[in-house]
Order: sequence, then structure tokens, then C-alpha cells
Amino acid sequence: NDLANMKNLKDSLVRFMMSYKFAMDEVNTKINILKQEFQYIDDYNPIEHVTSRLKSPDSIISKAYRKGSDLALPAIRENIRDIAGVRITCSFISDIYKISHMLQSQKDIKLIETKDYVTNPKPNGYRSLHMIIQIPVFMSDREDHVYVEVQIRTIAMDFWASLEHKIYYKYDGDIPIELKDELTEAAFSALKLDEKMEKIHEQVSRIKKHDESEKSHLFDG
Ligand code: 0O2
Repeated sequence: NDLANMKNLKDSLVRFMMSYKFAMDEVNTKINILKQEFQYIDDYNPIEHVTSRLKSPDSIISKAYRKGSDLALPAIRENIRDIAGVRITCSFISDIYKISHMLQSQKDIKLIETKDYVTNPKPNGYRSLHMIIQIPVFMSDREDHVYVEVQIRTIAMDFWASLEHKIYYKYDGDIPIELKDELTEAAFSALKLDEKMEKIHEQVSRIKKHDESEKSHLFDG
């Protein structure tokens, strides 16, 4: 009987994790389609790169503990919404909102929550747009609606966040104050760089549009 119970538990765990893998694959496909479409139709592709990860069972359990969640699968499903995570890195701040709107407007995507750390950075300087979305996954005998966390950020935001993440783990979450201050300063420099790049990008877009309209007048005439 114990053996049968163990097998059932294992099967349900495998199925549980599988639906997150499928949901993550679906979101990756959607982003890939957007990326290829941009490449073919526009002359510039805002998506620089995409990474995705499934949370390990160990970190799912420790997050569930931390949040005081029940450890049964239905509770974990509801409380831990970043088991599947997709991170999109783009060039400019405006691209973040462009990509986020494109994903939100897809019929099979339901937006559950947005955390806009781009407009409202964390006190340490962390910036990114986080969305929790829900996406249907169709399997042989059922349809699951699975949460996926999508993080969208610029290259500068990503550069800062990956260094901060490494330092955070190196010091076990207790970063020395001098380093903390330097990181906050670096976050400010990253913000200034993003703002400068956005301005240049706008100028170039304006010049391009102007040139194109001149060209089309030439053809009209
Ligand atoms: P990993 O290794 O990236 O998976 P909630 O999920 O709403 O209960 P949480 O987890 O605080 O609460 O959500 P939030 O604020 O949306 O942040 C979740 C993820 O954002 C983190 O996942 C990081 O990826 C990233 N993040 C948030 N704050 C910071 C920060 O200050 N620095 C860096 N470098 N990343 C940050 P995990 O699970 O912590 O880690």
C-alpha cells in the first residue's frame, strides 16, 4: 500500500512539474513568434534574448515554507506562481511595455498580476517589469491553467540584476553596507544609461520616419 501511495505521489509530482514545463514552452514559442515577426516585418527587433527556468523542487518547497503555504500541491500551485519563469531582455525601456502589451493582448493569456519595478524600483535599485500570467495547457485527459512569471527588462537592468544576484548569494543575503551603496549607485548609472539610450533611439526613429516620408513623396511625385 505504501509503495502504491509513493507511486501515486511521484506520478502526481511529475505531472505537476510537466504542466509548468509545457506552459513555459508555450510562452517561449509565443515570444519566438514575436521575435521572428519583428525580424521579418520591422527593421528592428526589440527582443535581445530570452531565458527560461523551472524552479527546482527544493526551492519550491523552501519558498512554500517561507510564505507559510501548505505543502499540498493545490496550495503550492496557488501560492508559488513563479515555478515557471521566462525572462525577456530588450534594448529600450519603451520595448518593455511594448512587449508586455503584446503578450497581454493574446487571447489565451490571462494577466493575473503586474509588478512594475521599472516605474517603481525596489529600494536597492532593482528594476524590471514582472507579470504573472496564466496560460492553458492541453493534455491528453485535461486542461490545466498554469501560472508563468514573465520578467521583462533592458540589457542595463539585466546587467545590474545579475551582478546583484551573485553578490546577494555570495553574502547569503547580507550584503556589506559599502557594497550595497555601490550597487545602488550602479543602479542609478544603469537608469541614466537607459534614459540616454531611449532618447537617442527616439531621435533616430524620428529621423528615419522623416526620411521615409520624404522618400514616399519622391515616389508620389
Ligand atoms: P530566481 O533565482 O530568479 O528565481 P512573490 O513571488 O510575489 O511572493 P517575490 O518572490 O518577492 O514575491 O516576487 P518578486 O518581487 O516579483 O520577485 C521575484 C523575482 O524577481 C526573484 O526571483 C528575482 O528573479 C527577481 N528579483 C526581485 N527582486 C530582486 C532584487 O532585488 N535583485 C535581483 N537581482 N533580482 C530580484 P527569486 O525567486 O528570488 O530568484
